[in-house]
Amino acid sequence: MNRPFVAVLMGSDSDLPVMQSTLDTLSSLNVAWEVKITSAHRTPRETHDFVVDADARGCGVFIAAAGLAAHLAGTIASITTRPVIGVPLEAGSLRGIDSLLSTVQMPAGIPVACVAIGKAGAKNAAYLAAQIMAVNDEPLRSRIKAERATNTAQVLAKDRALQASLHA
Ligand code: RP5
Repeated sequence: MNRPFVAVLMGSDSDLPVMQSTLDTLSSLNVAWEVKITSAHRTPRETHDFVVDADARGCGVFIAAAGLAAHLAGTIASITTRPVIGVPLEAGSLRGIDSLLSTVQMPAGIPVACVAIGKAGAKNAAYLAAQIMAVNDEPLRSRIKAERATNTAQVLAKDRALQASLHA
């Protein structure tokens, strides 16, 4: 059996600059990943075939990022019963509100876990995927906890620096 992995799909190469942080965050947690540019409307057959194949090869979680009328996550969720996390991206005049609604408003029965628009969502998609993968992976759970402890220490250090500068 292959090592379980997270599949990160995005509708266009124009999504990659934001989604790079998803890949970087998964790598920092030592979570295996694959990435693919594929579109629900431009390459529907390839999207379908990739999802079926990735599911069979041990994909544990799908992350789908798209802008505008963002139906990629919903399309993937219709093909697989693996968890699907949708990242709505800002790609047009509605500044991501269009993709947020397209991603989050799934009809009952085919869920998509939708994160925030853009940069924060791209990072959180990776953390959420890792947390799902960690359900059966204690070492990964420990790495996620360690990462949170680092974040906590960084915030505390920033506050200490601020207080010191105010009272200097
Ligand atoms: C969506 O349309 C993509 O996910 C992208 O966010 C947006 C624009 O795509 P390009 O026209 O830049 O290829 O399908």
